[in-house]
Amino acid sequence: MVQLKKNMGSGVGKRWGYNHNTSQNYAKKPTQNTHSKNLLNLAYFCSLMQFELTEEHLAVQQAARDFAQTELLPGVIERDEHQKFPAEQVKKLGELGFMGMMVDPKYGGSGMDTISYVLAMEEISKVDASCSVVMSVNNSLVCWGLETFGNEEQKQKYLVPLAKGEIIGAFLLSEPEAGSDATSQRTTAEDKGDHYLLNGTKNWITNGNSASVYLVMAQTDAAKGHKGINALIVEKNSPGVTVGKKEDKLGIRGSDTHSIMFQDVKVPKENRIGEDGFGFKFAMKTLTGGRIGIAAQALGIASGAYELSLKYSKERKAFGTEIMNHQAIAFKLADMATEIEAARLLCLKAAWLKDQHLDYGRASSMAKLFSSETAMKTAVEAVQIHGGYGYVKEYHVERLMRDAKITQIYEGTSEVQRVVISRDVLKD
Ligand code: COS
Repeated sequence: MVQLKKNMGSGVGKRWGYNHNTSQNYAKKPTQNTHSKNLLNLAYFCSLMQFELTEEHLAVQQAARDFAQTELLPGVIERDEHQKFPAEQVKKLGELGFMGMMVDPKYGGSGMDTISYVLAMEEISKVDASCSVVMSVNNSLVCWGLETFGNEEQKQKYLVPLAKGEIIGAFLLSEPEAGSDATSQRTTAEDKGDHYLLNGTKNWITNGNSASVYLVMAQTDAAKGHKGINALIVEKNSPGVTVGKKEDKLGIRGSDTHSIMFQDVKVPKENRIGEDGFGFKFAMKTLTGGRIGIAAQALGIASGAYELSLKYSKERKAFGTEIMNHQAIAFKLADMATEIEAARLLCLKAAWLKDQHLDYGRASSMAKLFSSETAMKTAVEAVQIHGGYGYVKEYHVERLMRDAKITQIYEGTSEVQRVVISRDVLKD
């Protein structure tokens, strides 16, 4: 198994993608907010548009594909059935560098770009979305949040082991009464001078029990509304932290989803991320990147379901011929392939914008919205193509269909993505 490292390959490889590494060779990088620079921006983007992946990207994609086939596929059905957390597999992902893919190597990460992350997420999710959500939360919510907004001490203490995959993290925003309406935080972080006193309950927390480090959003000053929310690093083994029951879920059953209760938990002031009151912006900015990860997860579920359907259609015979020869099936495959390609382009565009340090809010929501809708639609059609076999566990597509549903819900429902997109397009 190949271990990830920066510059795994060089030059441009086969297939499509964006060769962002060569961007400096073409045109001056655009400035975002100057209207009069539009032509320059256009020239810049035209010069960059290349539908090829670099050799480095291809190597990452292949490494993730190999891992998924050799380490995840065996046992995936059993883990789903028994709701078994993929602990061994996550440990190996960490050793290979997949748990802190975009983190600077000086903090224990692999130093890769977001495009590599999307490619890896797609491959892992084709086979095991329960495992890929662990990877996604650790990479794009926890590690990215800490690397971007944490201070040096926080990075040394928490980011390094998280990026190396020695420990895993969780992101605690949702509450029993604050899911989409994320500003309505009821969890409180009372300012006690040198520490905060944390009280409240968080719900539906991915990695809830397996994480050692929690990033917790809590209200310090209710009078200030969302500007009174803080983001705190909380160690799971702190006195007063209780892990609630594991949720019995429709899909991603191998992942570890819990409610977490805090009762008079003392959190040192030095564990606050950013300035006082930065917590809500921290959560929003972090989720904006996280949504690219979930979009890529949805893309993987869709492409996994499609690949299985294509294979099955070439093998299964009905009415004297392989079912792929029936237009009813062939047209389904055509629609699946088209929508998956569109989802992939949206995911890569969002990743590319992020790598270029351009505004990627609209793109990340579009990628998440379209990819998750595509995942659901594709997985339902995959079950239909498989007929009776699709309805039993052995053929994998029923699991992919159950797994697909959550991608329309977590890290912002499809409705929330439409809120974000519509607010942005209305500014045009
Ligand atoms: N980046 C930076 N800042 C952001 C932001 C973003 N992506 N989105 C919002 N903000 C800021 C706003 O600029 C505003 O700050 P100011 O008052 O200083 O201008 C503040 O956050 C509040 O934003 P807004 O008024 O838009 O909040 P709303 O209550 O209208 O909520 C939505 C906006 C619905 C988009 C937000 O609450 C959301 O994303 N909800 C879903 C949360 C989610 O994904 N939950 C799943 C949890 S993880 S499984």
